[in-house]
Amino acid sequence: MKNLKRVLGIGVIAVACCFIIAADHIDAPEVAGGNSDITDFYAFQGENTDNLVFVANLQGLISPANTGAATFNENVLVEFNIDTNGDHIEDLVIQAIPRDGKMYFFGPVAPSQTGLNSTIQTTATVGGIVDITSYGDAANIATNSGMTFFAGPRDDPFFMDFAQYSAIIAGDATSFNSPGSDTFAGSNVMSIVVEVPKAMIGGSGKINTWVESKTK
Ligand SMILES: [Ca+2]
Ligand SMILES: [Ca+2]
Repeated sequence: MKNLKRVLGIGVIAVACCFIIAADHIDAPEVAGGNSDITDFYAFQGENTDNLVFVANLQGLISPANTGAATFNENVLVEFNIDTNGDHIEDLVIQAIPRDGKMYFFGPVAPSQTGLNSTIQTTATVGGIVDITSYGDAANIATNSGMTFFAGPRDDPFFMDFAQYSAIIAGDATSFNSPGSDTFAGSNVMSIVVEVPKAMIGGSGKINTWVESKTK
């Protein structure tokens, strides 16, 4: 596990056209395995090309046996940050925090503070609420103001052949196999998804985006 922590702790970032992936399944000791531990962040254009989709996955490597008991932590805020003017400081945030079986979303809205601390923008005029989907149930989807929301367990979409990677690093292999063996196959994550009209985050041009989990 130590190697996996070191290797994936670096994070993997791939950018191809309008699609961004950042992966980090095993985090620093303070948060590893906890319910604020982010595994992946995805941002991509929606099937409706007027929209962007943001996905934050948390709590990696949940076994099927443990998924039913997995929950979002009511003291953990997940914040999608969006920089619209290229200075790498968030101009807009979309915040998600659970309460009593529902995920509450605030924004996109200008944050009242940037950086390491956040204030929940409970007075934001846009956002939404969705019932958190239980493991095995059909997905609850909520919509509001052109936005779409989901929160709940999902099959981890990230693919990594860690055994073959280790073999390559050890000099016992020279390349990955096709197909490889997905180290994360069969494991689940807790997923937060929001689809937003581009018009609500600047409309056109380039954005920088990242996600944070923050404990109260
Ligand atoms: Ca900015
Ligand atoms: Ca922030």
